[in-house]
Amino acid sequence: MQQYKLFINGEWVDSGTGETFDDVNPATLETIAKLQKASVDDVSRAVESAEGAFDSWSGTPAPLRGKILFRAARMLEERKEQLARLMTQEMGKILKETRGDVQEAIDITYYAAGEGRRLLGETTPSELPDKFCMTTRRPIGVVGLITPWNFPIAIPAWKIMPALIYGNTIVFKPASDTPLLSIGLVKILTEAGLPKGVLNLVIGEGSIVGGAIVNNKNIKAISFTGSVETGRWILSEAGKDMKRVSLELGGKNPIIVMDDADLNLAIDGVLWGAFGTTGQRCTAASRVIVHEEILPAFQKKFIERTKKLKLGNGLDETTDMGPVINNLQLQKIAKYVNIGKEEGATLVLGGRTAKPLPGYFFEPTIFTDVTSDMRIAQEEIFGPVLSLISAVSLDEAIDIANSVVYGLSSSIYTGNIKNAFKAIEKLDTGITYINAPTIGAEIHLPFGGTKATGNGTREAGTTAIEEFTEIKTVYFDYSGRLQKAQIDVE
Ligand code: UN1
Repeated sequence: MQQYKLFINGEWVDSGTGETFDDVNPATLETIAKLQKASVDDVSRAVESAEGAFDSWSGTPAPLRGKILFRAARMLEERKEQLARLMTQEMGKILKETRGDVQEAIDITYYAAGEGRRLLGETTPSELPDKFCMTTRRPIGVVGLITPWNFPIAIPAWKIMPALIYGNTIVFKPASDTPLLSIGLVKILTEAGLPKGVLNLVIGEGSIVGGAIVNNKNIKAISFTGSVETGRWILSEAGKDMKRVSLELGGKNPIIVMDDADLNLAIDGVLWGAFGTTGQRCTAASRVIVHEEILPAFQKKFIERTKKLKLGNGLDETTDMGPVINNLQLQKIAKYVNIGKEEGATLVLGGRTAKPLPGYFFEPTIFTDVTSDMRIAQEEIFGPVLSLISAVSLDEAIDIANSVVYGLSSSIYTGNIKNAFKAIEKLDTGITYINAPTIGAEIHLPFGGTKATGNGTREAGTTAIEEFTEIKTVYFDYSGRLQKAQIDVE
């Protein structure tokens, strides 16, 4: 059995305690690797190493940092298939999707590499003569990155690549369910020429390793994707040290299907949005709000299509839906199905675990007669469970869509431009799709949400610079005399 280590100060090392844990394939329940479990001391060593590397890395011209990222992007491309297959074995989603996950990492790596020759500041006139005003961007310092298992390489890359191009050094903790892709990514960056200490990898329990990262005073910023509960804890802890925090938390993403929608297009979209990645995306569609006029037709066709989905091993190209990540998630999904039944919703499809293989499979599940106050319509389930909700008008559909604590992604299917623009204006989410499902964000646009989905930040694309830089405002007075702003101005 292959054993993997932590990566600190440019070396693969055992953890301080020597403890290990198993990495299990959720489809077959085979153990695929053993990993070292980091301790609080390992995190301290990783932070010291990142601090040691900071001066040199932040002093390296950004275009040269970009060169390393360009090399890494090309290596990711070369290893795309191999990484995708490993990802399917480690987290279960089907090959088509794991290839997409690696592609998302490739895209952000190229994008961030190019940013090395932008990194734009602003210039603006001064109110005084012979004085020049501008802003420049500086790195924050050592940043702590904590990532989830559902996008095992895309989300780490969304955080690592911008953090690197802007000159920060990193302590990175991936989810314990999917460490192998993070190891693959760290290896690529190292081979591409990333100097030692710039990127440190600590793998282990969230409460211990994640906690030690959040509480380390020398870490200046935290970027976290995961649960609301953990996000709230991070925000309050990090607040004590004035750390910058960016959070990408849950979603309860709605798709509105209007009576003027292309029904077949909507059905394709809802199927992909709800059951792609076995429903385990922050952006997954878990509520479909259908105009009452077309609800019967939608429901009938949608159930027929869902019945055809094939569960199995994601490595088999004919599989539509893989397992869920672990037993805990499986139990959580089953619990929510019971809650839905007790609340009076009608279970029209699925609702049970399945055994195409020994792993953690759950049938694609559809509830109807769901009202928006039910827990299954309010709480994030993170599995293949979809609630169908009826609405009499667009206004009512929007009210239902906005009635949850989350605000990540939303979507509307309509043939009417007025409806589309009203939805863009009124849906209280960070992302809105028109005639496309709630999933499928592209890396060069801001990603994130409103309300309990985060703390107002957006990652990736044009907004990553806000996550990983400090602004320096510069006033350059070349008049050779004392000029007083606000006072020497007539
Ligand atoms: C997530 O679910 O945490 O838009 C990220 C999407 C993907 C990213 C999802 N590109 O669904």
